[in-house]
Amino acid sequence: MQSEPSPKVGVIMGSKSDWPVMEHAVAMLERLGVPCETRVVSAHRTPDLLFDYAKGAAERGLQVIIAGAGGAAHLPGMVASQTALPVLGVPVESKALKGLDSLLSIVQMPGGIAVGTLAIGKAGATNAGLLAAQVVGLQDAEVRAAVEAFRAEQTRSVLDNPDPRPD
Ligand code: RP5
Repeated sequence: MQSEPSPKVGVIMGSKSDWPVMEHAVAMLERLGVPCETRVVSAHRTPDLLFDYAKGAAERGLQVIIAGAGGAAHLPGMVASQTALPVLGVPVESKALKGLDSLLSIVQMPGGIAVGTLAIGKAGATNAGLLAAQVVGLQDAEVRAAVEAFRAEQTRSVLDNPDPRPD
């Protein structure tokens, strides 16, 4: 029996309620053949787990961490404070402020601790998966080829369907 490849990207989120957004990051990683792991890690509800996860991530072989959170979205920044791995932050749409709160919480990092912040919601999660694959692809030719094929297919599909009216 073949064993599962070890995860190269960690996809974490502050709550189970973030999954409908964050699953788009996982879908992109799976499409591009990047092994990933998923886990709920809350900056506020499980701070000790956050520290353990971030501190151990590089040693476990992760190359990138994608962290999604909504509202007072401190997860990406706090993870970034505990690891030198690249951290991509996905602002999850909040009920009260539609994710503007999440975006500002994630993007306004102090100089010296970096979080690569993506767009609010599904597009941000999708692009976090894509960007993480691009980082992994720097050292993995198969993943790089998968990213290039995805981009070429996307371009072809737009060019093949120039009529904006519905079918
Ligand atoms: C954040 O609070 C989570 O990332 C989530 O987006 C938001 C609401 O969490 P729940 O109350 O739905 O668990 O920590």
